[in-house]
Amino acid sequence: MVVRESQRPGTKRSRAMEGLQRSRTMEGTSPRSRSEGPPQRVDANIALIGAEDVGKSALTVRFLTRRFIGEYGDIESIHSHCDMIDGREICFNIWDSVCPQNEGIADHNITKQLQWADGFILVYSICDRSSFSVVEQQVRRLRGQARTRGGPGATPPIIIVGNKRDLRHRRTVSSEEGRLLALTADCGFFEISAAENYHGVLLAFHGLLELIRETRALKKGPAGIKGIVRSVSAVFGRRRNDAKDAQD
Ligand SMILES: Nc1nc2c(ncn2[C@@H]2O[C@H](COP(=O)(O)OP(=O)(O)OP(=O)(O)O)[C@@H](O)[C@H]2O)c(=O)[nH]1
Ligand SMILES: [Mg+2]
Repeated sequence: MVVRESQRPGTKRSRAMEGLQRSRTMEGTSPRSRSEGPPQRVDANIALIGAEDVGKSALTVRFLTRRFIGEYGDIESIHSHCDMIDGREICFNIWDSVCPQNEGIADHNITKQLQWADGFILVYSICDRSSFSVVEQQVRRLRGQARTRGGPGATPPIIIVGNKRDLRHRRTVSSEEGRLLALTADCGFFEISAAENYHGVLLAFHGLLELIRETRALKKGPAGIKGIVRSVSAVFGRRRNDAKDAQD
């Protein structure tokens, strides 16, 4: 069971308990944008995963409310939040997960998250080395499962976040290690503090949104070209037939 929360600018926050659903609309774009044209609404499903107590909920709440409230409990939830970015309505659906108790559950969760998410934020705490190892495993798990399901390049974009930067005097994971992991695993990387400021959190979410949009554009690419070729052939085919009819 996952708590689902919706928040739109200018509306009251509603809260409902329901089972986990695939809330992504076709190709991440709502029916309104397909039928009515601009302004388009874009949906981005983002899953936050990582070890216990690394700040997944703190990052989510900071992004949604700009606030750091300190204690968050351990409820798994999906929050929806819409914003206008570059003249487009962007709806973030954020799955704030809890750390799985064992390997079997971890595998099962990743399968569900891969079905749902357009992108992942993998969080560790810079003062907790074991949480960094969890992120290393999660990258491997995500890449492995995605490859089995959809071939190479099938993993949604991933951003690795080293959180709790304000506690750098207690650091056990260097920035270089974080950056190197991201580089070798082809992920984005941010080292931030949910406690200290909003800006870094915003950059991480928006960085992932950019990657999601690039991935969608790439997926659309060949189909788009095929579509153009098809319509060009239709037009030229029709012209040839018209010319033939005229001669007959
Ligand atoms: N100093 C500091 N503390 C943080 C930061 N982010 C989160 N915390 C604290 O770390 C603890 C855990 O934060 P949560 O956001 O609940 O972590 P979580 O990953 O959601 O934990 P689970 O849901 O239990 O897996 C809380 O006491 C937070 O106040 C940060 O950037 N700096
Ligand atoms: Mg949490």
